[in-house]
Amino acid sequence: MSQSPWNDEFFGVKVLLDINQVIAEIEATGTLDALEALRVQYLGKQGSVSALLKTLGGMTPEQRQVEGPKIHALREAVTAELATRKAALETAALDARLAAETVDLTLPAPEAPKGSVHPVSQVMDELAEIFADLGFAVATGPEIEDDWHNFTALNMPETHPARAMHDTFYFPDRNEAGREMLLRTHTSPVQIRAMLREGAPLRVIAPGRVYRSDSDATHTPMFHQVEGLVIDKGIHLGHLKWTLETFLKAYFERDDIVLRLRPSYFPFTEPSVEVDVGYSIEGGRRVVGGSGDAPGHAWMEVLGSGMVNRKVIAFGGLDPDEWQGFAFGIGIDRLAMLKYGMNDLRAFFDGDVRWLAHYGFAALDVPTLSGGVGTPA
Ligand code: 2U9
Repeated sequence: MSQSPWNDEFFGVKVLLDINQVIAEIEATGTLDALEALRVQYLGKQGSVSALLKTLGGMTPEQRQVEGPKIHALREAVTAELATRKAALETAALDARLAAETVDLTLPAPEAPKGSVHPVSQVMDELAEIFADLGFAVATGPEIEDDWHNFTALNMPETHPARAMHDTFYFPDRNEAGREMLLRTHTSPVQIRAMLREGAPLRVIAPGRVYRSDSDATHTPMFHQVEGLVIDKGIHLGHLKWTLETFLKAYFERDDIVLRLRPSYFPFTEPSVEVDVGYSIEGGRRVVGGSGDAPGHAWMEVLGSGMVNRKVIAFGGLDPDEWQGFAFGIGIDRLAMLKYGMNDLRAFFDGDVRWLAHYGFAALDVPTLSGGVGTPA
């Protein structure tokens, strides 16, 4: 392609194309951007080679036979030259990058991001550990319950006002047995199922999610409870008090926990007691320990409990003249807040990883009694 017939007016198109010049120009480009500009200049829609191609349309067949191969050869030569230069520029760019970038293989590898254990899960593990030491198994059950297991078997018949107090989320349809279906309002149905399934004697804790149609700064529609149930012969309030005291000492890792039992009412227990612990304020935080009557101290309610109502023992398929028991219920979220110092319940369920990074626990920091439950290493 040395000589060029297209340095002049050519079929109405002013062309200034010297193939050697074009090639020299392409070879001289120093950047991929400049090369792209040349490609557009020659081969683009408005490009000069494209303009030449268009002139073929205005030629006689004889002229086209002569000029056609030349114009196509020109286009191919320019295309090939652009490709060659592009490859050369890309190789040069890669070589420059390789020369500039170095990898120091002696540097420590970047740390992989680590998740953390949610405080609720951590406290559930701590509770399982503490109660396992006292001979309790962990029982679980469905979060979607029927009203018999959630209410009736717990001595809350259809008309019982406590049913209304529970602000229950109901499902629109009943189950095959015609029972109303709901999201469990407490974990108590788990213990009913455990009694029916396993009989007596029985020692279980039932930790898990529960639901109530309730939402403000201190109530979320879903929260966590742990309930405990002991069924055996000759069980009395003394067993209840010792068990709760032993549990709270282990959980708060303090020997000076003082309990105050106040009479109360729950349909499922008779008699019923509410349990307070003494605490003081240190550095703006509640610190559990000491008598609530001591100077600078006060009482705070932490859980509800009582001797299992005879009717509930019978609903669980056992003879209340033969078997007695005690039961208790605690809010896990509140228990976590008290021990680990969070002050807003809602943050527990926001799923904010920054909150978790602050309050979460290392995945391998499994609570053990010997290691001090919940004490990070
Ligand atoms: C069976 C028999 C008895 C469980 C009990 C409480 C008292 C109680 C509350 C504490 C704070 C719920 O999370 S909370 O809002 N619970 O006060 N729970 S006795 O009694 C039972 C359970 C199951 C078969």
